[in-house]
Amino acid sequence: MVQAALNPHPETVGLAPAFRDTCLKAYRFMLLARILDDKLASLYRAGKIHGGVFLGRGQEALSVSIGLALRPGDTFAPLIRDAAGRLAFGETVLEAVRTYMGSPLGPMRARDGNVHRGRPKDGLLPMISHLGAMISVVNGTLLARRFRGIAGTVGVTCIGDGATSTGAVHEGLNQAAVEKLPLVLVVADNQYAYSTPTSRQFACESLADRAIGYGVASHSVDGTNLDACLKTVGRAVDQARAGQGPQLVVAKLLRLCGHGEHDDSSYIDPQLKSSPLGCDCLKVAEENLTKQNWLNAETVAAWRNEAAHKVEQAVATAQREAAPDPFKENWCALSTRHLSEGNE
Ligand SMILES: Cc1ncc(C[n+]2csc(CCOP(=O)(O)OP(=O)(O)O)c2C)c(N)n1
Ligand SMILES: [Mg+2]
Repeated sequence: MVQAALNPHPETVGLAPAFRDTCLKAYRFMLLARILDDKLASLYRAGKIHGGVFLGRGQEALSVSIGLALRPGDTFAPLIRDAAGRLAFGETVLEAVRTYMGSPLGPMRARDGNVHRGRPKDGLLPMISHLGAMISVVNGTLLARRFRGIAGTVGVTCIGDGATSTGAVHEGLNQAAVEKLPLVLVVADNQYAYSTPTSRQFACESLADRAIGYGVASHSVDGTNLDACLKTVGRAVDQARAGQGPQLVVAKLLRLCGHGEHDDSSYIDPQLKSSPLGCDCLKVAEENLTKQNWLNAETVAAWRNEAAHKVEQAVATAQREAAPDPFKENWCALSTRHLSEGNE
């Protein structure tokens, strides 16, 4: 693991200052996402969170690259491992914590928990399911924009290796290809779908090979390497924005946690954990950035403290907020136009 971290990706050599700033910004969001995830796991174990807790440990580099590639006016439909991407796209720590802790002041007004949260009026779609259901929803937003004459925006959603076996993914990607929609579909091939390994999931060499069958462009990337993720996802988003149709990004990495916090992940092959795929992207990023003198231990410590403080503050705030009153509530989360689009 350390070995891979000491050998920076060739693309990290000789980067321009603007890219350095992007890398540091990305690292900071990754750190915040990791600290938020760790806190949610600890609250879950303490019985303070009802329902599931799902973490993105090991997937922050890929996820943050999506959030940073997007602009206001774009659509992002994150999945359960996208805390980093959500933060980079503008979701606050307090919104995440309020949703997990059931505060009526959260974006879903305590009607929906954990990962099923969003702000559609700002392009952040609340997740329906982890298994490809969001592709057709993103397609819908892109088609709606086309009908309204709005150009230059893109929509991104994510899926896992397991989701690629579903009909929803086939239908969604095929529709996007036929309609030439500016969709970027990011596949986090993290080697398992719950406990099912990829050898029981697909028989092609790489999921990127499927792109040709759909008539879409494809990009492969090492999901443990931040600068590679930033560049690859950034390129895919740029191409979709430039009118080159749907883009498929396939990142290889390893899920460094259970499916959810209820799962001890004891089935994960130890050989995979010690392989390059098992590198922790946060550590790799920290080591690479430090090696290039873009980051030092004091800054890491300061950013870590700041992130921990932000997360603790959000938890303290949400814990003080009253639970919803079942006698006064109308139980709509986002099912009215007013709530979902912010229109009167
Ligand atoms: C239709 C449907 N079947 C089953 C599930 C339960 N389920 C949720 S996530 C998941 C596995 C997803 O694996 P993968 O796509 O590889 O994503 P990862 O969890 O690895 O990020 C399953 C079986 C579901 N949400 N919806
Ligand atoms: Mg998976």
